[in-house]
Amino acid sequence: MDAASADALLARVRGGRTLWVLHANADADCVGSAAALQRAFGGTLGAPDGLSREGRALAERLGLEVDPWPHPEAFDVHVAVDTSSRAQLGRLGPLLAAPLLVDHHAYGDLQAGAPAKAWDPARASCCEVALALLDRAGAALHADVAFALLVGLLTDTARFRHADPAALRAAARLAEAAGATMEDAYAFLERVDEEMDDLSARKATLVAASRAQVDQWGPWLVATSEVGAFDGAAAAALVRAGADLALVAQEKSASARMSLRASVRAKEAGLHLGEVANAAARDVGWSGGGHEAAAGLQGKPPLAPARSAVLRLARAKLEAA
Ligand SMILES: [Mn+2]
Repeated sequence: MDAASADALLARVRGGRTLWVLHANADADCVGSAAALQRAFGGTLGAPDGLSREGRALAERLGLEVDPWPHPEAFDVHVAVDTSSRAQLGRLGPLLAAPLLVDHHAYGDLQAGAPAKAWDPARASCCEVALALLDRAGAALHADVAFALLVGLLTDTARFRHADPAALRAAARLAEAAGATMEDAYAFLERVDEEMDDLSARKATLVAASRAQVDQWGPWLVATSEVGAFDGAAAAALVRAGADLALVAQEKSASARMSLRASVRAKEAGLHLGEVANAAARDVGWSGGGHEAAAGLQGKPPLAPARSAVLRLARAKLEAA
């Protein structure tokens, strides 16, 4: 982070009415950062193109007021948060001449024109940049804001997968300041995930699991099942539940389809489901394809020959691994 530019930004937000602009479909990293900045420096939060579910849940938890129709002319300073490109500013994009930035994205079209910025592309989350800015300003870190920053850091690091030691240190500090456990932060995100899941998709997943036939090929577990809908979600859930390969089919009177999912282990052993789906479909006059760990095929009933072809090809591949 360029210290002089960050200080210039601090001077601007302290000296005028500030509009903190959230990017379209603002996520937890954006909302957490903006919440911390607003608490420390005042101003208004504007989200011209809405919040994501995680972003909204965080805003509700903190009791944030977010203006969906902000009027930029009512403010002296515009700061884009967690946003690197004008397109991400949605409706406000064309109306903001040269917004200041608090961001961590490496590439974008807003950086060059920003009169001042707190910008650190080495940080995996914008929440770390916001925290550094609060530190620089000597601003207090309130418990609810610390929790929001922690949640934003967690989501943008893919729950610590992309966290470097600096991010882990920041997380430790935030957890302490929030008076929260990591369990609290994960539980918050899991609740949002649960609410996101469609009831019928969850039902299809449970039905697929209860009907599944489980086979073992040496070290590999293979689950085969059938549902009336949501075959893709159900196959993915069977892999999460422990299958190395899941085939979930859906058969109607005029058409049938099958979703295939593989575990990371099976993929690393060389199984390519897109290839398998494509070859199996060709064998039985269906069409099919996809990626290494997720693929599908569809065609006219009956289903059984297609399923046998998939199982034969996948088995040959896994047994050769
Ligand atoms: Mn971000």
